[in-house]
Amino acid sequence: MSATSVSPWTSWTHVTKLDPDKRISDVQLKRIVDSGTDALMISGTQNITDRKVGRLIEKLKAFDIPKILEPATPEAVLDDYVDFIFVPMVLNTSDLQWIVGKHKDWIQNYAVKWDKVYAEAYIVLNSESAVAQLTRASTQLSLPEVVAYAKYAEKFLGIPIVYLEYSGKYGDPAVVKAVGEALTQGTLFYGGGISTHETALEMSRYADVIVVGNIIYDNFELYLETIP
Ligand code: 1GP
Repeated sequence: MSATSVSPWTSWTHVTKLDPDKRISDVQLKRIVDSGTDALMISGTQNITDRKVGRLIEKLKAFDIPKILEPATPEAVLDDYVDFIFVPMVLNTSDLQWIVGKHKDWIQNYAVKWDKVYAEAYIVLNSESAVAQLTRASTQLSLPEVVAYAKYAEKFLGIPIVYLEYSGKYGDPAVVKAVGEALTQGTLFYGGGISTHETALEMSRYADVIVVGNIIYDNFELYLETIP
């Protein structure tokens, strides 16, 4: 897959999020790649080291499917053998390091492969998730506030991907629907708590792309049912 093709995620519907901190067998990886999921995202918040990220990327090398690295910190950016680097900016935090600080450090201190890099505007909505706690996100938002953040990402920042992140918890379909209706150009990713065919279907109605993570490790057969 060429990273130069224009915004291929606009035609995706399902992304599989792999956690470098968790074990997955080669047989399972092959089944994931053959399942019809559109891309693999290498991402995690807790205990992520460059070694673990490197080990997972190495395992994925053999598979012909779009691969995205979503780095948690600049140290864990290993850009060989991935097609895209999706860099989160957390909009609903007052801790600037998650909006500009780590990004500035990365650009300043590393050789960034710009042709692979795209920004994601994260709106973090599950207060109990590791990502919410790490980034000290203000998750208690009204629906108009969430919609305003999404429009801000699209209209002010021109960010191509808005990511509603409920990591570990099934979110509110009404919020996803409202954000989906508010965006005119950005692609809406939804992630969090998708663990059945029904929940996958419901969120797919409102988001352009659903992202499925934990259920891969909790119940692999149910994971397979989330694929359209
Ligand atoms: C996590 O949005 C993803 O970053 C997916 O969430 O692990 O709850 O499926 P789950």
